Amino acid sequence: DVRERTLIAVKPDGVQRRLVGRVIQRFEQRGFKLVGLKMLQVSEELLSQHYCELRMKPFYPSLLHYMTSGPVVVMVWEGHNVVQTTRMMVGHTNPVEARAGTVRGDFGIHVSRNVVHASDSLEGAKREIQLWFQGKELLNWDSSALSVWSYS
Ligand code: YYY
Ligand code: MG
Repeated sequence: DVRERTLIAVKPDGVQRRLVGRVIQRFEQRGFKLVGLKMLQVSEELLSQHYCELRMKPFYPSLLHYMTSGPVVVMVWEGHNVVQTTRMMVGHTNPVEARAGTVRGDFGIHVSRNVVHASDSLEGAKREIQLWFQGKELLNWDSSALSVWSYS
């Protein structure tokens, strides 16, 4: 499905380390389509919903503290197999195990500062996109490069 969508976020450490542009560039270069983008200081309320499956984990309190420590840049990307492909491009949760060439493999320092979030399944992506974005914040667009001969 070419209309498949996923949620990607540059976490506070990624924003603070000026990595937003390089993260975006990777998904653009791969041919995915950016259909939503915003920067925000996340509330604990939103994060507790976002990470609801992790609430019993020992690292959960520090995860919430870190994710609310500064602004994040959150995006929706669209394309064929975008969920699986972007997960692969983001790399293993723990940077020590992430391959070079992945975002976490190239920029990650520690599992608790791993630069980016990416939805891990179709259902997860749907849930997260609804949580982070209002419908009107997501834009449909097509490339005018394909209709260059009809420029007026
Ligand atoms: O989807 P992904 O981000 O790769 O990992 P999750 O298992 O969903 O965990 C979410 C988030 O929690 C992870 O990106 C960093 C943090 N975390 C941690 O701080 N320490 C761990 N041992 C595991 C995860
Ligand atoms: Mg996850």
